[in-house]
Amino acid sequence: MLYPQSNASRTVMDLSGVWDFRLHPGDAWQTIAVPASYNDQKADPAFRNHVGSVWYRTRVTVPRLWASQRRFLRFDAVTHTARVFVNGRLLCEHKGGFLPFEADVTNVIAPGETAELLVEVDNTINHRSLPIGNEGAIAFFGSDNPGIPSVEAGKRWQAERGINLPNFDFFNYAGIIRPVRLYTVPERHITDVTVTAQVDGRVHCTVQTAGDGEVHIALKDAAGNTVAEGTGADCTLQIAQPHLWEPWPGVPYLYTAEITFGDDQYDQTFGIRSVEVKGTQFLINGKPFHFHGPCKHEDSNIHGRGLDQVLNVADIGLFHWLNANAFRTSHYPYAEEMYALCDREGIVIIDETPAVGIGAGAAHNPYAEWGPELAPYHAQMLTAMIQRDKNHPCVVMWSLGNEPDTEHFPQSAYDYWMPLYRLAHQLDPQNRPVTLVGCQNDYTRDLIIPAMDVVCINRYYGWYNLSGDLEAAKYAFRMELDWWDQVGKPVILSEYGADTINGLHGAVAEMFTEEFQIDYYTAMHECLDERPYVIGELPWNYADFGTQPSPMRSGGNRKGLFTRDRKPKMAAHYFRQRWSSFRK
Ligand code: GCB
Repeated sequence: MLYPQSNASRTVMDLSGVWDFRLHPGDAWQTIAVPASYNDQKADPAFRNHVGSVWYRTRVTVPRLWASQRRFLRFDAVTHTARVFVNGRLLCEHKGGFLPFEADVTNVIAPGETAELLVEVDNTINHRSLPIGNEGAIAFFGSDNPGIPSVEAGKRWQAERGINLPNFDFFNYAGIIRPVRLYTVPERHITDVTVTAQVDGRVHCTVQTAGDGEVHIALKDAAGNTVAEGTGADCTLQIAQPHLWEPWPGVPYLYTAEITFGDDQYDQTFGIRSVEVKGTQFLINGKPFHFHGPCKHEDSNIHGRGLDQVLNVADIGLFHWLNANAFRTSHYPYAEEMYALCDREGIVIIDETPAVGIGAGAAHNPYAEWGPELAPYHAQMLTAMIQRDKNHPCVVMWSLGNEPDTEHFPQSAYDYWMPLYRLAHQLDPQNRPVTLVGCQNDYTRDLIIPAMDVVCINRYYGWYNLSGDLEAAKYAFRMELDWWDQVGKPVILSEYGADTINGLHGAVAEMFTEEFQIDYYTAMHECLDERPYVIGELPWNYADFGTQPSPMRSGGNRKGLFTRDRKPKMAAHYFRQRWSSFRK
């Protein structure tokens, strides 16, 4: 789905602003800002902890000037399920909180008309949604013992109260979290663009259209000069002496394919770069690439998971400050603006589906139980993500999901994930490498993680395992790394970290102190640095972030290198120093 564009042929009306909002059908309307999560916009536990539907309302006028154009209403992300009504009539429905959807409203709202837009947003998560939720669960982390003699009775009681706990470690922020826009296109228009570019300067463009006509493509360099031109909806053009898109600190050079079709025009940015896994190396433009940068969340004070461009620019600025070059969109596809920013800033992205919490720690076989319903939906989310992000040069790998249980029923896990792996390869016009992020488990039993193009492992030796004993942590971690060495694939440590309370210190480093966070990372790096097949380190996490309350969490997850308001902890300075020597 194309990102909306304002140009000589198209117009965009951004519906961001203060909308009407209510938690229950009979309530009085209140104010709420869009886009943002609703949870923290009022100091009210009813907002923070709401489970189920809420209602958003605004009014929208279609300008008469738009009479000759087709008009679409696009939602970039509504967490997690949306039903959109125009003047009381259902327009469209969508399930999947981190990917866009749109509907043609040309014949629904007339030019000059003011219509009421009502959006019912449901944040319910369960074993059929992504991410996964535990409806009626008793406790998040820690004990599943509510102190009620019958655990089953406790669960029933929680279910009746509408308790819905995430099976993942981030707050279930909800609402209209990304922009809502009305946009126009000419009657005959461009519906999709796919660009693939080779480092020798060959650029292949495929353009899909609504209506017949001739497609013209002009490739422009960064200065706006035309460097190649051609005609046809499926054509290959040649750029002489191409500038490559290089990850930071190289130049992330961008070209634009200016596509015209009748009265329509669409400008598709692209970069020329290659991505390839060869032996135990990950090559970008034929050169070994080392991934280093903390995993992120879309998370901030008040906004929750709402798009905040100031924050995004500041965050990527801090990535440069850290000498970082990459991150993983843990644990869902991020706002499209972030990818556009990373294209420009040269920050490499591992793009992850919202498949988090599938059977993590489950003692039963989750795939057999949930697979039949979940797998097609998962495939749909993967498809929508690749379709949305396929043209971004910053995206160099797809992640099918985070930390499923791949240990207890390894064959069943293989059967669930392998078709998704194949699908990703089949769908991606650039055929990027595909991975699945594995959790700390008995890796010797795992069948699916070793089958990925790159082995991504989240490990917490010294924190959740062998807690506080860094010598033991190194022993166990080295033992595991030796095992992966035999597999012969590139390995990325895709999460590792220690909760750290900023300002808590100790001359003797103990868990939770800023000193321990550095000692922990130093110990892990001793193990990584001696192994050339380890091609990446993605500390957990860039910044402290909001979670469900739990005895394991103090004001959220505190593993950030930065505080939630982006102040560096000592470890941020440590990484800045370490990664400065990785600059090439
Ligand atoms: C993990 C998860 C991540 C958690 C992290 C932690 O393995 O992938 O979502 O936040 O551990 O801090 O426990």
